[in-house]
Amino acid sequence: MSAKFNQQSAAEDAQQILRRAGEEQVETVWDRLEAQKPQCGYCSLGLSCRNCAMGPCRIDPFGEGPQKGVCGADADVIVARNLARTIAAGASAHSDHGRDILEALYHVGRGETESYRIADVEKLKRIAGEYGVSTEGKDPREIARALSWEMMEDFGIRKEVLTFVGRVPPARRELWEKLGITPRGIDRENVETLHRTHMGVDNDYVNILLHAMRTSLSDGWGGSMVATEVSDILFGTPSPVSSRANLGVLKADEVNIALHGHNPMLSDVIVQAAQDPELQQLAKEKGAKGINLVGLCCTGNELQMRRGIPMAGNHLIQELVIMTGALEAMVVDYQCIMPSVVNVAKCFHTSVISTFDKAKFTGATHISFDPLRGLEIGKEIVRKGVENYPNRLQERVRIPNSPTEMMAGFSVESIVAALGGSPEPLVDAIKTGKIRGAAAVVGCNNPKIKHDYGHVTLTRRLIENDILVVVTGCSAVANGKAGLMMPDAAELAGPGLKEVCKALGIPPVLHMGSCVDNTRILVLAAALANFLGTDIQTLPLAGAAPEWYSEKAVSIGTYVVASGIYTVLGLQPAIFGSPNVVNLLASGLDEVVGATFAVEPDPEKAAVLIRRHIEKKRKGLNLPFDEPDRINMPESPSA
Ligand code: NFS
Ligand code: SF4
Repeated sequence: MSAKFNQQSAAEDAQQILRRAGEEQVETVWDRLEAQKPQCGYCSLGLSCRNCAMGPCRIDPFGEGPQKGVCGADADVIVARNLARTIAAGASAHSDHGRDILEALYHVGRGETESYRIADVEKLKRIAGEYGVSTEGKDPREIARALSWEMMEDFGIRKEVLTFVGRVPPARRELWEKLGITPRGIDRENVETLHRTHMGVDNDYVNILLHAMRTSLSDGWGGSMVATEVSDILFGTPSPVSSRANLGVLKADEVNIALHGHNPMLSDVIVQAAQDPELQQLAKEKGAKGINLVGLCCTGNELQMRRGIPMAGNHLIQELVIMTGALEAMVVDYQCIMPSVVNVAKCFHTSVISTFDKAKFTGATHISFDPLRGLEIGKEIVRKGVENYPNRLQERVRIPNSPTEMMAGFSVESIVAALGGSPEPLVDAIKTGKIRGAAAVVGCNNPKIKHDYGHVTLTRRLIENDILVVVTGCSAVANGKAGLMMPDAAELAGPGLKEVCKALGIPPVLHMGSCVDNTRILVLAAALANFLGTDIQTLPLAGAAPEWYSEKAVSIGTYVVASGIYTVLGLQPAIFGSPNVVNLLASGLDEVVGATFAVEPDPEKAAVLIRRHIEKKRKGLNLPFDEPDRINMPESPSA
């Protein structure tokens, strides 16, 4: 196998298809990254601005050229404004997704759709309680209507604090209040970021960044949290389920349909539609044995968490899955869908079907999704896939390896249930030191980092060090494929974590869902802190996004840090043009919100940073600890 494929991806299924891409000269994301090199140095440092027509402007990082934009903005202001806009774009993406799901709940409440129902009445009532919506003597539909109406207020300007902030430990709420970063309306914080970053509004980099944190909190404790909680109400709260992952989940003798994107509203009705006897019969008539649905990216995670639907792959697999030659349809909703999938599909028989009017793709077939007619549209989409089966050239089919078994479905509710109903056993294991602490390894793939290598290497090192790992998004897929998400992977963990996992029958790496489900991690962290009567920042916890690429990931990283959790990024954000901004985020924030960012591309070294941080927090809590400074960096292989 050519060394090139080994450098591009650590995953065997990806390497096999990348070889085909090379042979048949199908362009991939890796080729386009090469073609873009060298990428713009000003933009990489965050030093370019095109916020107005007196520009575009750039600041010379070597101090020789201009140090101010035409308006007079310096490096600090330009970098901070750019970062704030990135965070607002990410927060808006999550929150608009949350709003779409919330509208579906509203339609259910009003009895306007038969495609959805209340799957978790108990959770509906619990959240209605948090919103002060009375449930006495009301049927679920009435509660859903009243609750969704109340939740819509979280998007507006009538509140001074988002309802889910009630879940945050009191000490942190006070801190946010003091800093003036308590999130109010979800849309409001995002719009205010766009306002403040307009030329001539907020010209103080610290002030800009504080509001950027507030904006990210409106995502974490707002838009994303609404998306997660309402999805649980409508589609069910996940519980442990076995599933499979990698490109081997495609079937040579069935109609394969991949569901790609983020919003489970459409994919959920497609799961129902694929079971329709008439469509099953049609598949047989077309010569297929059945209809095989597979997931990609976070829509895939949503389906895997709740229905055990097999996972074809994460972000960098989206082009490769088409190149198996075995995919009849790629159904996309929104976010993280490369426009290039339409071009790759032209080399094969795959039809790309776009579904949301806010996310059209030139060259794709558009079937407009409407939650009021969900199931009917789902059937139309599945029918398109089935009818495409005879166009498949079986001699072109190349489905790599066999799938890996993995478990999913670890919502906070199911983790607490696995612990016997209270976080106490987990807290005890942390207190004695059997488990040193917990880390969330989350986020995307990025072709600048060997595909899946960052996620899997970091996760392995952490569990070897007795650190429990929770995963979401593309990290969950990488680790599932690597075999780390089955109970027998406890053998790969350190002795303490291994013992705890075996006693509970759980894997050492827990799948907590899609990227909006990072809010499950916030809820778990807050529950642990509340249980101990402390603030999140004192706990031995950490976050990491070893292969991040998206604006959403920047918003997530920021709300995690603003919630008090140290976070290590595998790629540099575009801030290094301002030493002041870098210093604030990498150290100054510790005094502000009790947590900081670090950047470390080498996952071996990132694991050491996290272990040191966790021991430091253990020391702070008077728990048995290893001296953080004595935990050493591994030798760099080149040294
Ligand atoms: Ni998260 Fe999910 Fe993956 Fe990154 Fe994209 S799919 S929302 S953004 S790339 S983890
Ligand atoms: Fe240039 Fe200032 Fe306009 Fe940005 S806002 S493009 S720095 S003049």
